[in-house]
Order: sequence, then structure tokens, then C-alpha cells
Amino acid sequence: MLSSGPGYQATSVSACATLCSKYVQDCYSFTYNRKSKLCTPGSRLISSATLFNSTLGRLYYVPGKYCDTSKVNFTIATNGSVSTCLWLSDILATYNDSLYKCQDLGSNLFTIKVPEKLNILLNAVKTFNVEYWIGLNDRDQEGVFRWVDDGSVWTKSFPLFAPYQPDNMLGEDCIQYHPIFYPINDYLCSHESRFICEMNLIG
Ligand SMILES: [Ca+2]
Ligand SMILES: [Ca+2]
Repeated sequence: MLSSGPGYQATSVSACATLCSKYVQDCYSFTYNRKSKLCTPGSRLISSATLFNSTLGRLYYVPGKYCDTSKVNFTIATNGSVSTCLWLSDILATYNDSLYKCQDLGSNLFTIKVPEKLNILLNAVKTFNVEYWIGLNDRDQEGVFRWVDDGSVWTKSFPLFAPYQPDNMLGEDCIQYHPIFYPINDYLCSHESRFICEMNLIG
């Protein structure tokens, strides 16, 4: 099932539905994981400043903007002045298949070009103690890490990798979030893990 994403805790599926309709003017969709109790509101237009000024509203919604939920439940995630639309897979795939899957959804693997995006990532994955592919790799040239969305080079302007990473161990070229090699590590592209897709807000 393709259902996960950033979210918050709710005690039941109906509590999740209630929260979604409370914080979204027009709640198109939400997902609820009964095991982890993670409630992920569908991203939809929010016009009320009152709702936006609530804590959850600020975290998950941007007035006048929303995420495309036509294929999967892309959800707004915000840190500071940066907002983006995320979808976290709960299926496993190689790096290439992850990239293709995101592109099929009209998105790309998640990028971290500003520190706020690292905070968004860490907030989104903290409930799950697993790895996620992101949109950075050095497959074309060893040691030159490029973002998959525009091919730009990672500028190293802020700390991103775990200590002693990237280490290119056994020829690792693809970048993942890793709960132990925290936050970011290079790994073998043929490895299968979850992945994070991202697209721009609409509106
Ligand atoms: Ca490498
Ligand atoms: Ca490594």
C-alpha cells in the first residue's frame, strides 16, 4: 500500500478524519496507519488565517497553496520559510526504481539544498526507523555529488553527511537517509529501501 508521509499522532481513524477536516477547509484525503497511529492529512487549500495560525495548521498547510493528491497523498511539510510537498514510500526499491517511481508521480527524489530541507526530512522520517533514498548521488563522477532534479552539485555549504561519510565503501554512489549513519550516508545503488518523493506546491 502506498500511504505514508509526514503526519502526526491520532488515536483512531475517525480522530484522524476529524483533525483533517478541522485543519483543512476542504479535506480531500488523509491516511491513517493503525499500527503507528500516524495520521497524514491530505494537502488541500486552506484559506482561513485562524486555522493556519494553529500549530498543526502552520506545520501542514500554507494559505492558498496545496499539494497534488491526485496520484498519491503528497503532503505539505514546512520548516521556517521553506515548504514543499512530500510523499514517503512504504515499498522498497533500488535507487533507479525509486527515481522512476517519483517521476511517474510527477515528482522527484527529495533534495536538501538548504538546511530547512534537512529539518523537513528529519521531521518526516522520525517515526520510522528505516532508510530512505533521497535525490543525491555521485554516479557520474566519484566524489562529485549531484542533485537529481537539476544536476547541480552539492555545495557542502552546511553539514549533511554522517561522520566519516560519504566513504564510497564498495563503490557506494547513492545517498540515503539512514537512522544509524545519521542523517545521511552513501550506499550501494542496487540496495532496496524506501524512498522520499517531492514536488512543488500548487497555487
Ligand atoms: Ca561514490
Ligand atoms: Ca557509506
